[in-house]
Amino acid sequence: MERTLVLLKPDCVQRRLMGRVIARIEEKGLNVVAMKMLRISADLAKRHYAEHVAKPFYPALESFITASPVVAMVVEGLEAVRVVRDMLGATNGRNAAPGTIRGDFSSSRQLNLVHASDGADAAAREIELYFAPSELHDCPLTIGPWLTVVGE
Ligand code: FUP
Repeated sequence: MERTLVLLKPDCVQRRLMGRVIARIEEKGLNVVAMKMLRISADLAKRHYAEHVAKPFYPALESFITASPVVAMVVEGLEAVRVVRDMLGATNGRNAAPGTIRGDFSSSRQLNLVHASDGADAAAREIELYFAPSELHDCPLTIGPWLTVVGE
């Protein structure tokens, strides 16, 4: 089992698409094991996007991500990091394939609705930025053992 950080960005909340995105994650067979709504501070934005802070587009990105509340979630499942990234599609909504979340709902590079960790190390770092260990819940499903049989 793997865990990944998912953020429903300000545009997702403002456009009232939270439920549809969460439904897609659940329908795929992934578990939400932590969830909260929060307003990202400038400091948290800089820590979250540490690799982008020096880039020309960063000021606009910080201003967008801190402008209004987001929903942070920890999503769990087999190969959850890659599976959720595949569900999001390319960064720029105009390049994201139809059928992906960004491909279906976004026509923008910055307003691309959802963030998800891009690797195992990023997931561990980002989960720690948003959640205390006590806020992560074990929600084992009764079908769990059938999903982890050899070959899954
Ligand atoms: P992603 O991993 O798909 O979320 O995308 P990146 O880590 O490359 O970029 C982080 C965020 O910065 C993206 F959600 C969109 C934004 N961005 C811009 O606004 N302009 C750019 O030129 C590149 C990225």
